[in-house]
Amino acid sequence: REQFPLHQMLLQYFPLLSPFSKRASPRTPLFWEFLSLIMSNLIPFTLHYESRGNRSKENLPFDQFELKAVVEAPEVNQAAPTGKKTLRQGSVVVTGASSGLGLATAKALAETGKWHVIMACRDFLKAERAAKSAGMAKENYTIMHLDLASLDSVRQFVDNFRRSGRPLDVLVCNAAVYLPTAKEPTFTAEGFELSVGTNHLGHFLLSRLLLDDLKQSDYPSKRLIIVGSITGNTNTLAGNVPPKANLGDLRGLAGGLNGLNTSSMIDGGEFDGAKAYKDSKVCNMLTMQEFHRRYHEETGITFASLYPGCIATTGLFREHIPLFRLLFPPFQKYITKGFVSEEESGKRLAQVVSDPSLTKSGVYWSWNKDSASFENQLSQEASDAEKARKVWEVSEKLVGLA
Ligand code: LMG
Ligand code: NDP
Ligand code: PMR
Repeated sequence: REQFPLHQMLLQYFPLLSPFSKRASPRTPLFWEFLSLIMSNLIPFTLHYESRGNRSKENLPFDQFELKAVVEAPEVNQAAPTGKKTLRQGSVVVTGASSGLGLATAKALAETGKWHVIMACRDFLKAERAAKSAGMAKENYTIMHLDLASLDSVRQFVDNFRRSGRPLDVLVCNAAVYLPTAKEPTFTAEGFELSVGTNHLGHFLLSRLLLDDLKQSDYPSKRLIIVGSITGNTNTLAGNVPPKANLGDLRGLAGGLNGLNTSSMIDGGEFDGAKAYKDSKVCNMLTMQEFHRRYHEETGITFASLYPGCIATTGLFREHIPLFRLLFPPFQKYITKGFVSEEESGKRLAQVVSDPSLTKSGVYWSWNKDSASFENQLSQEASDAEKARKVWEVSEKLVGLA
């Protein structure tokens, strides 16, 4: 597994392609999506050589977009703009704003002049340098220390934030770690496996504590946003690249993910860093929906999640092998065409923070090829209300809220 064996990868998908397969019907939506991915890369390539005299793109009989439309057909579902004018600058907390998506979002929001961004980061100096080199004006941001891998740090951050006297209008849970090459688990200060501990449990405590502050805000549109991902959703091709997300019966989570008397994985299985990350993203998307069910009506807060696109150049892949870091961006750009720049992804998340048309709660936003937002479908597991409630209740115990 650690060597990324090619034969293992191919075996995974050959059954899908074989007409004699008993394992998977060749007519599943995934089969068509996989086929369309291959065809969309082969057809333009072939046509290019068959029609050298006529290079006009319009003459191609079909392209990837048409093929994709057959399998995806996303439902565009946008709420009507509220048209409310904001009187004061909004105040938004963004976790992990020292690089990648978080930094690009902070920059996009600060540039409008309508937002003051509280950059909640574990490395103060790195965040300061990042904000400066992004050209953010001093009056539009504040850096505050937050290490999500320590629940004490989360509580301290909340205290410090309250002491600053700023209102909380929007909270963005963005920070994450991805440890695909780790052979053994590592742990947070409280002894939770690091990826789920940081990406899910740290944010779970943070957002539960800050819910009161959001409630108190008088801002016209208050929002709590938790960044999700396509790779946690097994209703997509990307979500079927092994290892797949699966929370099982939550026995590992219930035991505290400590790797001692219990597994370090939510489902109780062997440690796998890539799976732990995808599991943590499922928890993020379930938590957003559980928040929506419990608090939207009562508080009017908008709860949302999103897949910002594949930002293949960020620090998220810092632990991956160099060959992966080299091939991943061109693979996403030219083969899957799911690539987005950090700047574009930042604009997308900034939309979810402040666009008056994205006020619908309980939604998982995605963007199509023309960068238009649409309400996307989550996988069965990532939209399982019963599982969401269990994740909520178990997490509550682990972070000391119940
Ligand atoms: C998991 O394996 C481990 O199981 C897990 O434990 C953990 O370690 C995790 O990431 C960490 O990895 C991942 C494994 C699963 O993927 C790999 O082994 C790494 C592959 C590297 C992926 C990036 C490059 C992909 C190369 C394909 C195309 C080459 C192009 C190079 C790019 C340059 C472009 C100019 O992966 C899988 O299981 C996937 C199985 C699918 C295999 C089938 C491959 C199909 C590729 C789809 C593209 C179709 C287009 C083909 C047409 C091309 C024509 C030009
Ligand atoms: P980056 O690694 O660039 O950014 C992650 C941020 O999280 C960094 O600022 C990092 O801080 C911070 N962070 C990590 N651990 C902690 C911690 N313990 N306490 C506080 N902050 C921490 O990755 P991305 O920008 O790509 O990821 C941002 C979000 O986007 C994640 O939620 C990820 O799951 C999601 N996402 C990313 C995709 C992609 O293709 N890149 C696709 C789909 C979703 P530091 O700078 O100090 O390391
Ligand atoms: Mg994936 C078909 C579209 C597609 C998309 C949108 C992504 C997004 N990926 C796609 C397809 C494939 N990927 C295919 C066909 C393969 C096999 C070659 C593949 C492989 C792959 C690997 C090994 N992809 C990956 C990895 C990672 O290590 C990344 C990961 O899983 O991180 C958890 C990853 C990703 N692919 C994506 C996205 C968005 C990621 C990473 C980021 C994330 O989910 O946060």
